[in-house]
Amino acid sequence: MRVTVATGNAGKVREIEAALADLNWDLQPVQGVPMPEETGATYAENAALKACTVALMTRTTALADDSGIEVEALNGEPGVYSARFGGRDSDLERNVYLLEKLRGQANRRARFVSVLVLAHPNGQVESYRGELSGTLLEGPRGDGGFGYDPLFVPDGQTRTLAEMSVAEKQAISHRGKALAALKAAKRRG
Ligand code: ITT
Repeated sequence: MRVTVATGNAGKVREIEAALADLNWDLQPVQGVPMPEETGATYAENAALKACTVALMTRTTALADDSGIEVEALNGEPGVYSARFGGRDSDLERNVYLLEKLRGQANRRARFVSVLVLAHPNGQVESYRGELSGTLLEGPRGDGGFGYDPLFVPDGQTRTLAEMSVAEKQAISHRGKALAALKAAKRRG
């Protein structure tokens, strides 16, 4: 099956391609389709918006991920706004901004959420979700992964997500869990 990967985030592409390699899908990058504005209030709405737009424009099945980090001490912020937290333009600037917001804060609990939507050209839509809880450090560690990975130590681990290989992150992460649920559903037929 030909599937357009409806994301402009290279980190997500790496993880999606690695997880789905054994499904033997023909994964294509999204090209020439402007991604819609993420106007939804939830990950599920935004993922559906991205996947359905790309499915319509390309007439292929499209896979989108909407995700974010929810910080307990910030009442769940930035959540669906994680990619534009504080109006900052880069992962590095957003990490610095998050660390500033949490300076002196003892509660470092946070969780990642990922919702994947697979949208078919006939209008059928499938949705899969995964979560990962952990704590935020007071400074970055590691240079793998993307986004908030250098600040985040998953529960039961000592390394940040940025200190893990793609496979190690995938085995425990929010996106890894959502991708595993998608694969299990496909294997069931
Ligand atoms: P697309 O919409 O094109 O897929 P995006 O990066 O804008 O790319 P989102 O709107 O879903 O995607 O924003 C998700 C943000 O949440 C992402 O930019 C990171 O800042 C953060 N994030 C999500 N998953 C993450 C992960 O596994 N590790 C670190 N940060 C993550």
